Amino acid sequence: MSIISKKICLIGDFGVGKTSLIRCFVDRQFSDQYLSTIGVKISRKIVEVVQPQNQKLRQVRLLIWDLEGQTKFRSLNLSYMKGAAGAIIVADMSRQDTIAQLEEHINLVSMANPKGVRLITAFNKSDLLAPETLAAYEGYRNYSQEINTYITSAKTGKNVANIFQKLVCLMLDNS
Ligand code: G3D
Ligand code: MG
Repeated sequence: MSIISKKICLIGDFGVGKTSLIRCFVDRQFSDQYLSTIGVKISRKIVEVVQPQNQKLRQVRLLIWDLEGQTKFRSLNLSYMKGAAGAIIVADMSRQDTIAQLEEHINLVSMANPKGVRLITAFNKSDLLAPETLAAYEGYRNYSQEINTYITSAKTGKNVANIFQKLVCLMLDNS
């Protein structure tokens, strides 16, 4: 079975949990990480999914890009996102301003990949909300008509594997 590689990016405001989500997903399996001088860390993980079109098992090598720290440079952000087949756009559920920023991140990654990029939004840190508050947040599952949205927690692991799995399925459907 041939393995295909796909670049994906984690995108979102500083502190929303991008690095934590990657750690939670990757650390359970062998991963080798590479930190470049501009502060991009690339983690690798092989994911197995059932291909939606023909129900066949498919292996995908994910190259998961994570930008260290915070950058205000739009050009650096654009070059970081270029060539991504998919992206997970992350917000912190306990910080409304990070949710308001989602659209800008979506526009930027779409601009960097004019031929198309598959997207997932993650409302992270759900463990910080009381159950009744979380229930009131359910509407965010329908954040967008076009984009699959998940409520996640890098702390408890809630939906962490699911966002990566779903993104892989979306990317395969595209190719
Ligand atoms: P970033 O990579 O998006 O900048 P980080 O964010 O992954 O570095 O996370 C920022 C802080 O939020 C970290 O705390 C991290 O532990 C915490 N965090 C990330 N995800 C979650 C989550 O789902 N739930 C909770 N409760 N905390 C989370 P510190 O204290 O190390 O700065
Ligand atoms: Mg980080």
